[in-house]
Amino acid sequence: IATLNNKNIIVLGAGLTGMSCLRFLHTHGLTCAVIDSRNDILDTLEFNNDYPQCQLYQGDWYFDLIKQADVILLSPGIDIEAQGIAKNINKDCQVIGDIELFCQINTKPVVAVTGSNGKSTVVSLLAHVGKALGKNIGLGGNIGVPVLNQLASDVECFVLELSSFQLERVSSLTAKGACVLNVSDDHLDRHKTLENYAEIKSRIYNHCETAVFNRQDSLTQVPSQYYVNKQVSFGIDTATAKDFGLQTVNGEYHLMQGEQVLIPLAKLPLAGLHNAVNYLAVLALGQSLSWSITEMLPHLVSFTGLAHRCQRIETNDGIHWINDSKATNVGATVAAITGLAPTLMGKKFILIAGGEGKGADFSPLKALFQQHISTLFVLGKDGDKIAELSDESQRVDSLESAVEKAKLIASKGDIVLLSPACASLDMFRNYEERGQVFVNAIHNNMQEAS
Ligand code: UMA
Ligand code: ADP
Repeated sequence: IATLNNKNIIVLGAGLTGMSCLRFLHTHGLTCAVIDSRNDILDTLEFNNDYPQCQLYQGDWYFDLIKQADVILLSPGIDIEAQGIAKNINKDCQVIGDIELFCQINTKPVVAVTGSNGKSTVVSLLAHVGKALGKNIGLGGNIGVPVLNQLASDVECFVLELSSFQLERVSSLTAKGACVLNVSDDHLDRHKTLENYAEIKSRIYNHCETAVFNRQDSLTQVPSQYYVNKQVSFGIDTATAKDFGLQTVNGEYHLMQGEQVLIPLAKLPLAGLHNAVNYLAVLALGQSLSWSITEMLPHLVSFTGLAHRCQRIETNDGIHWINDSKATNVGATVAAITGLAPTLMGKKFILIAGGEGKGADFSPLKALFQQHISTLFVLGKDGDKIAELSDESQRVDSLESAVEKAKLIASKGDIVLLSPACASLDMFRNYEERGQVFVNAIHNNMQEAS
């Protein structure tokens, strides 16, 4: 690999990405130094044993070493400006991410998906459909499996979930199908403005064969300076020509391609109009790989969704407890409230929200709170900012306490939704832990009551 041969390589970050880069380099007989600013991320003895040619530095950024690097393999979670790294990088040094390295090596077709919300759902569903069609699919990226770990496997095509942090360091992507699902406030603590964040996401389209965009979200459009072969749009409105849409036929919503009726929405297991958007994007992306629409349709039905995304918790109290812990930004919570509100039928809608707000503007929630939310429990670092938007808010200091209080006021048919509109890191290890704490609290509460 020309980029790496005879170069002084530094891997920044010893998390999932850093370790995948290290293993990749090791397999190709290349050496590197790995730096992580946190203490004791890795066991030094074990590292030296497994990678005797490489060096591990922990607990600091070791700027003197960074200054000497020819190539930096950067983990997406590291903000090189905020960490003071940028000004210590040699001007001839290449700073790339694992995705860029993957793109430089990979020869198989790639479909790439980004967006503020729905990425994991769309890539998982697309991979599910592909597998059901008998294809060997390599699913990776921000979904939690570093792409370099997937390279060795015998895949026919890659389905990649890409974050803005990853796209910031990509220039060699040439996707068969590329999609920005939607753009709403997220990660503005790092990207500063929505325009900048949208611009970074749009880089996914550059040199792609088919750009798949959301015609109802102008921030997902393809910048005119990018070379793109073909464009296909989706949206939950009437579609023309070969675009994908949603339309009422015989009193029922149906997925459509142009004037062709595809499948009734009611037949599909993922609820809410935001998931209709996801289904349409999947069909457009599958088509960019030349998969047949009619062959894909039956496999949409057999995908039951991912945990922590508007997931119902089984209980015997008749209350609809819903875990949407993956709602780590305002857009996801807007989608959850909007999607669930039509099912209320005059019942109470209790929301639990709050956490690390990442500098987001919470105001899009205000009207929805007023219209739909009967009680709002807030917690975490930015809980108070959310509480200000509702007259019905109460501060709690733990999820357990929120569940206990919600249980006292909820009755059969009511909804209690955890959809934080915030990241979890101020109180939990990750969104999965937050969702699990919520589910455990519900079950513990159930046991105490019986
Ligand atoms: N580190 C420091 N100092 C810092 C920040 C990080 O030393 O200031 C070190 C940490 O100690 C850690 C390493 O860097 O050892 C972590 O690197 P990382 O945060 O880039 O995380 P990885 O484990 O490499 O996981 C990353 C993605 N994480 C982020 O972008 C924050 C994972 O997405 C992704 O699944 C994985 O690569 C594989 O591609 C997670 C995520 O939260 C799910 N993504 C964000 C999101 O979805 O909103 C963008
Ligand atoms: P991502 O990988 O982009 O974070 P997920 O599929 O994990 O997306 O879903 C994250 C959150 O966004 C969940 O709360 C989910 O209910 C919500 N969501 C899923 N699809 C959409 C969509 N198309 N628009 C808005 N919100 C969505």
